[in-house]
Parts: sequence; structure tokens; C-alpha cells
Amino acid sequence: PSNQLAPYQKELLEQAEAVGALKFGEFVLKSGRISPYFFNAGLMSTGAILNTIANAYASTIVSTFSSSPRPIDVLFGPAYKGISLAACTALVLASSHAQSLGFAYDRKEVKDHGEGGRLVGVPVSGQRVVILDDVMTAGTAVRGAVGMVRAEGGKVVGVVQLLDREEVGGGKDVDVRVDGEKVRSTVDDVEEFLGEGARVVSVLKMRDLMLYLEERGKTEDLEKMREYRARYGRRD
Ligand code: OMP
Repeated sequence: PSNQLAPYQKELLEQAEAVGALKFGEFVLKSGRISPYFFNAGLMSTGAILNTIANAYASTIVSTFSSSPRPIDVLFGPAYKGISLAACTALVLASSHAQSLGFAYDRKEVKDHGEGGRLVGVPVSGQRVVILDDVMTAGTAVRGAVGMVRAEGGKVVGVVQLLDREEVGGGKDVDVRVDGEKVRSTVDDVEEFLGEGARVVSVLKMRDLMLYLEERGKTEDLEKMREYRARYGRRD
């Protein structure tokens, strides 16, 4: 792991802790795993924080996808938390990076009149789509988002997470201490699921949270993070 936080990562983590979006303690995750930390991106909801997040996403997108042979067309933000993330990032890409991409999201409720359809925003059919999501653990949420884009004929060429918890796929009974080399990381699983050189990247990783704790001398929290990582963390 790299051993220094970038200034924007530090800023994000400080803002996250200040609004209670980043918490240390004991939390049951969607996958059933019991985690010593939880990141609630829904609380990252002030103008200043959205500004930090959107700029970080935009820089990550530019550095990840600008070298790809074909440009990306659409940012997809899965409802609900992804909607503001993708909208704000599309705005920053246009205002600060001279790249005007489309923006789309799904509606959670079924609509049987008016414009119809599951997705709102620019059509994704035939388009190269990047999904902007909040947190990835075992990959269930992001696979759902990929399914929605594909159902409308879009091609998902990448995923950008706000936080990659750097875990392995599967549920709570997956344990890397027992399963060893057979266990693959969620990132590898999702990249394979996407196929053909698609990328899964993130603004923050679990290791960055650990650096943050280390800088603050939070040795107890850090030790719990290490134990959790030894159990569910990706192998590399
Ligand atoms: P997976 O679907 O297992 O990848 O878990 C990701 C989802 O879990 C996110 O979309 C959130 O709904 C939720 N989550 C968080 O928001 N923050 C966390 O720190 C951990 C989780 C989680 O339950 O794993």
C-alpha cells in the first residue's frame, strides 16, 4: 500500500468524519460481515463536500479513462446516492475539464405513464457508460447497477467508487484466512463481470482510512481495521 494521503483524500476524510459519514465502532454490513467502520456517503451532503467529492471523481475519471481508445459517453448514478454524485461530477467535468458527458440514473419505483422506462436522463442505449457509486464491499450493489445499464442497451466500461473497502466477494462466511488463494477480490470479480478491459477504480480505499487513523494515532481503531482486513481484505 502507498503510504501517504493525497491532500484531497485527507480533506474528504476530514469532512466525512466531521459530518458523521465515517464512523468507527461495530457495524453489520449488507453482506452480513461485522465491520469496525462504516462509511455513509448519504451524509456527505453539503455544497462544500459535494464540491470536494465531484472534483475527486472528475480527476479520477480523467486520469483513468482519457487514455482509453474510445471516449466515455455517460455517467450513470444508481439511485439514490449515486444520483447527486453523478450529476455533480458531470457538472465539474464540463466546467473544469472541458468534457461534456451525459448523465443518467434509475428510478426505484416503476412508472407506467409519461416518459416510462426505468432510467432517467440521457439514453444509455449504445453508449459507453461509467457507473459512479458510493461504497463497494462484496459487489452486490454495483452488479445491480451494471444490470440496469445493460438492460437498456448500454455498455459499462468502468466503475468509480467513492470508497473501495478492498474486500473479497461473497457473503459473511467467506474468510480469506481459511479460503486463502481461492478467494478473489471484489474488484477483480467485477472487472471480469464487466469484461474487455473495463476498469473498477476508487477515490478512496480502505488503506487510506488506515493511513488516516495512523496519522491521528488511533491505534485501537487501527488494530481492529487490521484484524478485519486480515479476514475479509483482498489478497495482494
Ligand atoms: P456491497 O453491495 O456488498 O458491495 O456493499 C455496498 C453497499 O453496502 C453500499 O452501496 C451501501 O449500501 C452499503 N455500505 C455502505 O454504505 N458503507 C459501508 O461502509 C459498507 C456498506 C456495506 O453494507 O457493505
